[in-house]
Amino acid sequence: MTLRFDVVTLFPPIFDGLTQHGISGRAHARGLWRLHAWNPRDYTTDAHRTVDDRPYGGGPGMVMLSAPLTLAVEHARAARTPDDGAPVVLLSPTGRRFEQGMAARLAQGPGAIFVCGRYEGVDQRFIDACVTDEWSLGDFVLSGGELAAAAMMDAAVRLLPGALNDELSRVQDSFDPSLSGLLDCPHYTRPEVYAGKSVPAELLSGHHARIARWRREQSLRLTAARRPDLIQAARTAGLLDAADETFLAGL
Ligand code: 4GY
Repeated sequence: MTLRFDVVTLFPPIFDGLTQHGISGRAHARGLWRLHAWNPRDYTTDAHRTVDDRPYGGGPGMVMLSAPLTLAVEHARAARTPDDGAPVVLLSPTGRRFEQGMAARLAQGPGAIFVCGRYEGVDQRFIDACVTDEWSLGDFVLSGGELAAAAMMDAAVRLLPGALNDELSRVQDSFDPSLSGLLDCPHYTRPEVYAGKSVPAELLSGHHARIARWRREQSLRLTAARRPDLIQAARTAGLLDAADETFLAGL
């Protein structure tokens, strides 16, 4: 089953980067996923193809009209496998914070219909009638939902079997930083000395266990310093062993 994304957007070309470049572009060329854009402007009926209007109650900016958004979602829904259960997801800072587990579930399911708002927002009656989920990329305000939707699709698509060239980098779960619950360790490549700084000796040692322990400790050190909340979460999830706890106690 091919993962399918439908995106309701006033600016379909924003998604060309995702389908044409990098890991997501190659996965798209391999037929692992599909993206269809639906422009609400194509579902207007007036001569000016109006997609927005002034907010009731006053205030700055414009609000996206319900009708063109509803028609765009209905056309997207009709183009999909009937009753495939795909959520209709509005991208908004008021939504549920997107995280890796949601990307993994997205990659394993039928996909989604993403609705990208612009201007000050979208009419609440469209949200109440058509939207099943609201997701947020983070606590900041974008000028539209497109870049949030693109980031979420990228996070899902790179998890599809066959999307990464080096599948071995994902084979051993314990070495996948996204599954360890910790921040990734630092990485180094050639030359061995750059700007007077050498690659850490552990990585040059050739001792597999020593390299793995160094990387683990770097991840623990960085996570404890920058994201202590993730240390506690990893502990609760049973992802830290006795050696990890001993190392953390010595920091
Ligand atoms: N942050 N996470 C975000 C956003 C902007 C609706 C028009 C975010 O997901 N989306 O900032 N979206 C939209 C919000 C009105 C601007």
